[in-house]
Amino acid sequence: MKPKRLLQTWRWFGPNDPVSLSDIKQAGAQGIVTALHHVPHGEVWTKDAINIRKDELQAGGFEWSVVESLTVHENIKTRSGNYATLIEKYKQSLANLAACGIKIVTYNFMPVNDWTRTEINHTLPNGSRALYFNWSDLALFDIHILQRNDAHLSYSSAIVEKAFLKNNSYNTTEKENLVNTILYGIPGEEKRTTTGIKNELEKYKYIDHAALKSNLAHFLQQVAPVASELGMQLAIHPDDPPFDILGLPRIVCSRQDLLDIIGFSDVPANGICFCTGSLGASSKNDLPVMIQELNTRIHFAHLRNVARDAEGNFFESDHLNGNVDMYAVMKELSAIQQKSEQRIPFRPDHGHQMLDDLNKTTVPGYSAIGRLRGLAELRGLEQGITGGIL
Ligand code: DNO
Repeated sequence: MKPKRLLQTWRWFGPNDPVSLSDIKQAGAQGIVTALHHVPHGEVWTKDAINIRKDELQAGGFEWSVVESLTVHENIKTRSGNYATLIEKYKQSLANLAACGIKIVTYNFMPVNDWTRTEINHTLPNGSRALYFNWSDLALFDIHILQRNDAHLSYSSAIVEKAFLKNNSYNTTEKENLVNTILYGIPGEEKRTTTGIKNELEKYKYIDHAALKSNLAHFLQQVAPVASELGMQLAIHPDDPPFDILGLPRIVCSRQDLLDIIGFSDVPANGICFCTGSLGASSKNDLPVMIQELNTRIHFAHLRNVARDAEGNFFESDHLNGNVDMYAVMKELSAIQQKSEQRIPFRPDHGHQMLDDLNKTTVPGYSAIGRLRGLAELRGLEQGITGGIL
């Protein structure tokens, strides 16, 4: 029997993405991951707006395989203000997506900031560029720029000392770059500012891990049964990186977190976006074992690698080379795929800025050639594991 294969997808940020749908065709991707980035967080995604995007994709020869992300509004995460109305709107967006035939929806529950890095142009020995996360740079921002109360208590004394020295040695441009990188966010979505972040942090003053988890449980108990009824699959993205940052609780970081989450609403729709780069940034996570345990609750995968150092800093390494054993990850994912009727989508998550892309303006992590390389390697890895003709 012919082995079943994962669905090879590619993230596209919409018509303004410097990487076109025809580029993506040439890279060999089979489906698209995208979102309506122009719709403000919390607003309903109408069928009209969804269909416009769907048509754009169809014109390029693609289906809309996965939504990434249908963002969860901060008021839902903090369970404050109009959160109940926002949850109803979320359900409405799900229903509209399902009516348009789009069934897999990624989201995250990271408080205030989505993915966080301290450098987007980290030059590797071969001249390509990668995204990088460094604790003392984050501490510099937190303690000296944001000046969050008691921020120094969140770091070891060695990191506090390094941050102090860097604060004295970095020039204004270097500091501005650091702020812009930490607050980068998602292309086409609302830009954050240092003052904005300070106000947002205030809202989490009394929200600890347990409270945030209970807010997520409440959200899922409302939304997951609806998604199930609609025949949809939700996929929560892990916290990136999987640690508390800026004094905020982060609750999607570990094996136990993910098992707790799928238990919050025991319906098949309540699942995971298994992001190997996010989870792999913590040395405590044994990824292949986690994949076995989460099994068919893995609805989507982001395949990316990281290289960590002793201090916990990491850069995004080649897809097949780093702290994540990508062979073991692919083997486990492929085993789940053999049992599933539906193809499980994955995408090469991020890629190095390399070759011609070094001279282009690209979205950090989302230039074409690095991802093309990643996709090619991952597809070859999968074929090596399953055998058979593609
Ligand atoms: C970064 C991405 C994340 C991800 C969201 C999902 O490159 O992996 O921004 O899309 O967190 O909700």
